[in-house]
Amino acid sequence: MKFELQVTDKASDARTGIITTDHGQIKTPIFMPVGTVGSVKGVHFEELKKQVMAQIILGNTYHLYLRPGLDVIRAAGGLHKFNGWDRPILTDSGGFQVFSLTGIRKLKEEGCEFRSHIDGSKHFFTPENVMDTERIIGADIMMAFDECPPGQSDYQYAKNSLMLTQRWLDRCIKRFNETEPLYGYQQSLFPIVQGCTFPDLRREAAKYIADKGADGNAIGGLAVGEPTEVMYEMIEVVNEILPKDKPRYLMGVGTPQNILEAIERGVDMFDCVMPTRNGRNAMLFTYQGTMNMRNKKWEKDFSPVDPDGCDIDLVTTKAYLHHLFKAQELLAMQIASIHNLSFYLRLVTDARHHIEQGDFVAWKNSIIDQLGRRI
Ligand code: PRF
Repeated sequence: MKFELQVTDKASDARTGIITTDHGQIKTPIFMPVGTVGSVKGVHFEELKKQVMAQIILGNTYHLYLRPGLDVIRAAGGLHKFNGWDRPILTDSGGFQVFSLTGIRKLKEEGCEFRSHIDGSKHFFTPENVMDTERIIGADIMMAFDECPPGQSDYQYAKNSLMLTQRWLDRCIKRFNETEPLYGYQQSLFPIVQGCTFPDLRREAAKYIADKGADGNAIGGLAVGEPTEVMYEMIEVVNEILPKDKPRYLMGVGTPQNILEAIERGVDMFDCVMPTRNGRNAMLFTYQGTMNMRNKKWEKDFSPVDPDGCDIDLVTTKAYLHHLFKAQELLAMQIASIHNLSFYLRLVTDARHHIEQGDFVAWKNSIIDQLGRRI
């Protein structure tokens, strides 16, 4: 994998770049739709390419390991061959998914024991077997196995957890270096900075990771209940230390406003379930603000869902989408998911253009309040 920095903003830490993988290029800043089980919920890959303009999607090690299972993915020749998505894929390590299974998991030095959310069966993830699993899934970018501690963790918990994540990182790197890709194309490993809301732990973690010389680096453990301002502060602290010539990925973030604020602070890659999850709940994101499509106010509004949006936005009226949600039609969720994802991709593409033009901060300041409005 190669990362070329293109334009660095003079007024902020925002930048543009190009990541080149064996499955194609990714222009940053980028938003990556979440395809937990190998599918982006409600959105066919044809639409993901032609309407959403997605350049890379996410998969989850935890889910794919449990179902369909590694024997199936291996037999298919990897996830790209299995699901038919021929552009880049990034897999999260399970570090986050397993730790949200509070009550049905046990954390040890060796790894993490957990019960399947599907059938209650017992499993054990270690840094080594997660690397092996991510090799089998065959994503272009593999995430290290980390612990994502709860947002309100105290200092001692955060510190112990970070030390464990760092020992796990060394084990991940060792296993990664001892193994080869299985399907003839390259894979990269991204370490993850943890450290909760404590600047000194975040700095220590960022230094530790910067020294590893990975192809890219991630910031985890944020957007887990801390105030937004604290999240921004942690991003600043970490990005001061993470290498500038490698892509930086902020995991699981966030709202359109969060994404712009993080781009301003030097983040290049994002993923979040919000566009699809909120879309299934009838909430649409637009540059003018958010809309609840169940609201009666749309009943006779025959204007397009989003006049600046993708083709599907242009041919769908607000009244029709409102009707589809009221009638509980599956198509309602599909249209809303496609709209929201295409909006998120447009947002990062517009951010890229404004960084290139040299007016990113002014542009961001002019739209940020609007984005959070309810219309
Ligand atoms: N670690 C991993 N995946 C994640 C996170 C993390 O901390 C987050 C936190 N926002 C989302 N996804 N491995």
